[in-house]
Amino acid sequence: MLQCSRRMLGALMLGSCLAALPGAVALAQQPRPNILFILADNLGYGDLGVYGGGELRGAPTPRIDELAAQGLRLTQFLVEPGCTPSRAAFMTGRYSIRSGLSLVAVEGSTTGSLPATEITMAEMLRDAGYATAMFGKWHLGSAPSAQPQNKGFDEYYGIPPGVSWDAFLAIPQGRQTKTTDIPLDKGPQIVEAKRSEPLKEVKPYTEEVRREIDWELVERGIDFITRQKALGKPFFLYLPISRTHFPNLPSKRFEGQSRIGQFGDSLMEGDAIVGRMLDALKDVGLDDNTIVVFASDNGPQGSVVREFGGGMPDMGSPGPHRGELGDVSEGSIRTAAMIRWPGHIRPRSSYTMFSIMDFFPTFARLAGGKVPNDRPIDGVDQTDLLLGTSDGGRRDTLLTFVGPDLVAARWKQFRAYFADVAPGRSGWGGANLLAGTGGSAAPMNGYPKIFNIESDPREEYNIGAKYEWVIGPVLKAVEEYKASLAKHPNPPAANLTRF
Ligand SMILES: [Ca+2]
Repeated sequence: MLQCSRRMLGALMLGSCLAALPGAVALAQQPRPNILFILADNLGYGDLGVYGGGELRGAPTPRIDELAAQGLRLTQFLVEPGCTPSRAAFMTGRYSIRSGLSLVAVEGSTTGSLPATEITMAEMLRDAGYATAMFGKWHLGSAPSAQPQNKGFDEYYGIPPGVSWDAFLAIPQGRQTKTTDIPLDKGPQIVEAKRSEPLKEVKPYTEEVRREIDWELVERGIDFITRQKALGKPFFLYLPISRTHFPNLPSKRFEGQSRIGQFGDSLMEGDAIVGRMLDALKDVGLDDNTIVVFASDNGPQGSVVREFGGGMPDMGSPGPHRGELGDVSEGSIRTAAMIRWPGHIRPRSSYTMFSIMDFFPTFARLAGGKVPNDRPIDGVDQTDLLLGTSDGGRRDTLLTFVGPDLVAARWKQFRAYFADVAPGRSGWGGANLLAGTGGSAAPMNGYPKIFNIESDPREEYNIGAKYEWVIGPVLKAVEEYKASLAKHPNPPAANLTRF
């Protein structure tokens, strides 16, 4: 590569340089890949069979396990600690705080919408000639300029763009508590829109719809890929499905299928939904040149939704780690992810750090799209990892924000905390203090806490005093981020607690 760099005298030479790499040769000979991205919701690192859950937890996941065996399974896939932050980071290739979305969006609050100035992955891929569709949950704000059909998607169908899967609960809860009585047609509505059109309401989003919604999304996805196949156009299909977001109400067909109540039923249903989509991809004849990603947006939702499970916890497992949606512990930000591309990605697992932001530059490279050069991009191009030309990966740091605060950072296997997000460290399960979105944070006593995730995955032993040399590289990552703010300041941060 060094020799190559010296010869990079112009675009032509750069082209011949890249062509010298085996992966680039393979890329040049192939039509551009389709991209099918299935994003699970609140699925923990320990929930799938291939990650040590599945059958072991009373809810087998054979179809997703099979997908993992056919592709690259990431064991350090890193996200942001909540639906909105992770999805903002995914769509923009940037930390969510750069778009003001570093808290889970709450309708009727000031948590905000994706700014019109942000460039989404869908816009990048559409500009590169891709057909784009999103069926499911957006959760990046309800402002018209932030809606999917105005941010790069040719087609959108799903729950309202500013809310999450539990939004239907407001009507029965309002009636139960005799506080509000909202008629169904004034509550959340299933919506759809084609590119640049105003949203059209389809039907009320009710409990019955919630149980079946993923099958609707998949059927629309199948229709979309079938049409693109006929047109011969590459596509980006983004399917942010509901499983396993609370309340995990399964369809009637999956009720009671698992041994752990509705969470397991929902997990098994999610597995079948993924299987249905993969079968369709094969039937249409597109599975060879389609990159399929299955990933989760954040760790399990934990203690705050335990009681929704009808006698069993309605929550997933962070595997060996501690943490849940909303806090910044490893279990909140490390989730499951796998990437399949037959003939290009050699089936294996990789311990390389890979952020959800890395998909933006990686897909741009594979699809011939442009990464914006007028703003900081926090994602890194991981094409070489995917194609097997390097197993080292290109990431060894990750920052984690909550609201306006930089709360923690990863550097290699170490995690540093700049605030104490679970005072008393009573931990996940059996806790006296709520964790996750119900948690609290206390200021530090002047020094960050440092944990070694590999030797101490539950983050119980602060080794900051013994490993103080770790603080240097951690702070270097922080300084680099801070330096980027001088030219590109963040918009006002999402905020629900400071007035
Ligand atoms: Ca989520």
